[in-house]
Amino acid sequence: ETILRLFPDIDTNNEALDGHDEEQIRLMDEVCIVLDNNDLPIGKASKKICHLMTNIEKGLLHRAFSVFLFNDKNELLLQQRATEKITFPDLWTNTCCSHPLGVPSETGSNLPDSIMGVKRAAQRKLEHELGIKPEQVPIDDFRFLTRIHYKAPSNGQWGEHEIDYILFIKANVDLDVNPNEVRDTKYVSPDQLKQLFTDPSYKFTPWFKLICDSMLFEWWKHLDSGLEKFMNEQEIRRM
Ligand code: DMA
Ligand code: MN
Repeated sequence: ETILRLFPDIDTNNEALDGHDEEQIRLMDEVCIVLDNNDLPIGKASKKICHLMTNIEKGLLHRAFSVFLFNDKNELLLQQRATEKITFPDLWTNTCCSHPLGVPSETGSNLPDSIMGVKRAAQRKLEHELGIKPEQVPIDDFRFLTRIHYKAPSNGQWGEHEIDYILFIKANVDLDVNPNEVRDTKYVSPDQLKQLFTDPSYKFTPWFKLICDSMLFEWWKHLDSGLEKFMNEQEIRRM
């Protein structure tokens, strides 16, 4: 209701979902946290409303997170998104991405409360997408780096406009992949990832490319020592 006051001509386009996977359509009813430009929650709206380009073009912005999970060899776990995904299907990306839900345990209006909310959401989605048990990714092992504000069109009427919390975690995990979410997975070293960028058969998500082109390799170098100086950045990086 707040959202309709703030965005009175919001688009709830129902045909947009026609022909898509039933489970992914159901997930479009999840409730995302709508933000002002400074990451303050100003309301809630469905995942569907938040990802329609018509609404994004009116300024609708929501909260998200991106997990980068590394094993004990410091290899990064990548995933290829399932063909069933409504946004950015089949693209390769970081370990796990999603949205904290508009519920008290995952919201938090400001740093650092909002960081606790996204860590809980990250633990929930690592299990949902990749079958990783929460015990293997304890909340306190996630390290918050920074927030990235970006906008990117997907296909047709869909896209992203988010403030994305970047989380690192080092953990050896057992995978039990959910095929409705994830088509493939792969661990890579920094050199192997750079090699994949030159391979035309690998296509990547826009947010993953932005993070790789800016800070990822520098952060990765400091995974075992000196990451602290990159952590808990207060400023939002606008990309
Ligand atoms: C959304 O990811 C979050 C980012 C950072 C793009 P997603 O489309 O994978 O979300 P979900 O898994 O909830 O569909
Ligand atoms: Mn999103």
